[in-house]
Amino acid sequence: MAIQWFPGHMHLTQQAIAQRIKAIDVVIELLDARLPGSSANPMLAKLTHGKPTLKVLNKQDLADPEKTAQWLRHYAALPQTRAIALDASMAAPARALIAACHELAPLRGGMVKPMRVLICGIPNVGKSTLINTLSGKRAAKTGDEAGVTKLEQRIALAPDFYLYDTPGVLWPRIIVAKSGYNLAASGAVGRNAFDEQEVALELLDYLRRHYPALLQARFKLEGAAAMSDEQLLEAIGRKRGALQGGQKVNLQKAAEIAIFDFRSAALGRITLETPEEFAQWLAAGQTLDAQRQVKKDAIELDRKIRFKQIARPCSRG
Ligand SMILES: Nc1nc2c(ncn2[C@@H]2O[C@H](COP(=O)(O)OP(=O)(O)OP(=O)(O)O)[C@@H](O)[C@H]2O)c(=O)[nH]1
Ligand SMILES: [Mg+2]
Repeated sequence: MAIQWFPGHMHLTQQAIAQRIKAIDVVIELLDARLPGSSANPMLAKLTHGKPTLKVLNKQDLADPEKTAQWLRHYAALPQTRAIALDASMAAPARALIAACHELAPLRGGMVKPMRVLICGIPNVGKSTLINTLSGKRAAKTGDEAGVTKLEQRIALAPDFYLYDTPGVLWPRIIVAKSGYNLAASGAVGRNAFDEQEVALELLDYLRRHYPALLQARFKLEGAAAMSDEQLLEAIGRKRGALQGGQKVNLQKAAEIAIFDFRSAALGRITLETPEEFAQWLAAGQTLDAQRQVKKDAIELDRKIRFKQIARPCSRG
């Protein structure tokens, strides 16, 4: 089933960003380096359109360095796009971010025209942590759960440099099914909004094709690449002692283990998509969505025609 998570506070945040953006000089869009394409919010792209934007591939310490380099090359080739990779432990590159903001908005600075920077991105991607690194103190609340920040917060880095921390937002309809799964695997989706077994099977499907050696090393499995996703989940449960009622594997527990080991990088540094793969998923998702829309329009038209046919004799009588 497709994953969708758009609780009320995200709707309010969307409206708040639309208001705030008028008085913002630079937007920092935080992406998850393990899923740069899937973590780019198309709704934010619309809201922040026209503002100088810096893309930050965050949590690079968890991602596959080779794929991070691929994504940075991809962004470097796009017009008017700047991107850097970062993780929370790097204080010096965080300072480079401040320099990049000044380059993107050279006319801002000083008490009369303070620099106003909006940090936005999906839930749990590390927005508040980055703000704390930049400000050198725990100014913003953080936590390893989607939806920690609930209200916009302004933090002054200097008397003439403001940062706005925003609650993480997803978008009302995730049309790329694979993105929904990758977002859930990364921890961006509330824990009650997805089925762990379904997400773990999708995750294992990618891992067995792209990172079989890591699966083999972590779970001491032989021939992981040749197993089906279901066999793999079961084997992981068995190896880790997730059993119920005798020798039966507790698949829910096995799914939680697989997701946890991915999130914590216990499996190793992994990236779930390349620019080319994401482009293919996006194109397929858009085609499906267009077909869905055509079907929906046809049903709506049919409903209107029927309604008119029923309404006509009545209005005469
Ligand atoms: N490994 C790693 N973990 C990080 C990094 N940045 C943040 N985290 C962790 O990710 C979790 C979420 O961080 P937050 O800063 O609260 O994320 P947020 O984007 O503000 O989340 P919301 O407010 O829920 O939207 C925390 O457990 C952080 O410690 C990073 O670069 N690397
Ligand atoms: Mg936050």
